[in-house]
Amino acid sequence: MGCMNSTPENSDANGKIEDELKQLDQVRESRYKLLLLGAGESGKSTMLRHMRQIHGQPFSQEELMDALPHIRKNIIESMRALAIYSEILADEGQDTRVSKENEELRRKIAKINDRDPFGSEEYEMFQQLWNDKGIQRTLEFRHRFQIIDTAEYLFANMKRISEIGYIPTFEDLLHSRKRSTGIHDVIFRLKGKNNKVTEIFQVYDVGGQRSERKKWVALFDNCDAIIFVAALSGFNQTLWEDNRQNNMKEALALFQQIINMDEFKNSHAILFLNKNDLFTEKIKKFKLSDYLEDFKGRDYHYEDAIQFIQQSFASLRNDPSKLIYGHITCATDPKNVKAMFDSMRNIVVRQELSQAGFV
Ligand SMILES: Nc1nc2c(ncn2[C@@H]2O[C@H](COP(=O)(O)OP(=O)(O)O)[C@@H](O)[C@H]2O)c(=O)[nH]1
Ligand SMILES: [Mg+2]
Repeated sequence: MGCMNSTPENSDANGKIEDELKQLDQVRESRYKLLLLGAGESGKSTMLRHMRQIHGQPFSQEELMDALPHIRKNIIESMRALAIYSEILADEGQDTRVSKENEELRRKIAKINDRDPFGSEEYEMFQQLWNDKGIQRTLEFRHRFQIIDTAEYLFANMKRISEIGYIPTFEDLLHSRKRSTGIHDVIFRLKGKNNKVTEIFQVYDVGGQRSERKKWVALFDNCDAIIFVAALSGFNQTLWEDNRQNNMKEALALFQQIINMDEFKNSHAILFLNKNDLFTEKIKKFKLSDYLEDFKGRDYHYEDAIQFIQQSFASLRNDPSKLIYGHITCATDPKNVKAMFDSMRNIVVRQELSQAGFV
């Protein structure tokens, strides 16, 4: 600056350029890399989609349309699982058999292909079976087989979803399930007071199933934070890819590997214990001690269970001085996602300030 022969206009322009450069410099300083990690079905992709919808670029109609085949497939898979397990459980002596009038329909749906269309005819059949008490009782045993956690939402909306010209809403997208493969990232450009970008967050989402985990290593360098997501409601479920392994035990074992990695020595560790909505209902009906043998607290007791689960995760770090920021979350609840995003931002930015000697 200070160019002697500059006219007022171009001195203004210089000022502007300098401002922009300064801003760019700041942005460069405030770029953060965050990794979402955790077992399959814990809610990583749902969290990231929801954060994107609220704080980033909302989903376009085209992107919502991409979810359509998955949403319909989710409904078919769920109803088929209920049709199959209603009989298996009934043969074990449970009160899950469908009425005589619905038996033929049940058999038909038990054999349906998940690539079949889902239109008005299928909707009528599914609705009739869904109304059967035996099917509703089968759903109470959902921890015994694989069925999407949001099946009730999808069944409640299946008429609309079956219609010609149906366009998925963002809410539908949130309640759908598409197994993630590979690595996806979302960039958040966060603005400060004067509407200028002050921070850039790049958040990576990965596939959580065992076969996907070898791809994670490529992302491990220079992470500002790792966000580990575990499903609280998984305590009485088994894995999609291995029905002998308890879902929460898998999450604990995976967390132990991740939290003690040299690559993450200087990264912040955030633990999102997710699906609290499902957990709150589940813990009233199932004994935690039946699944996590070391639990000595009161069964059917929410606080005792949460405290035990949090401690189980925290006790896995080799370095007890490593801070783990824990949150109880529900990735389908917008208020909760806002709070999650804010706390994530605080944790990561505070770290940056403390390194620069500000706090
Ligand atoms: N009820 C409920 N469902 C959730 C929650 N988080 C995710 N889901 C559902 O759980 C399923 C798996 O979530 P997803 O984000 O694909 O898991 P990922 O494999 O970790 O990416 C989807 O059907 C989501 O709609 C939650 O907090 N509550
Ligand atoms: Mg995913």
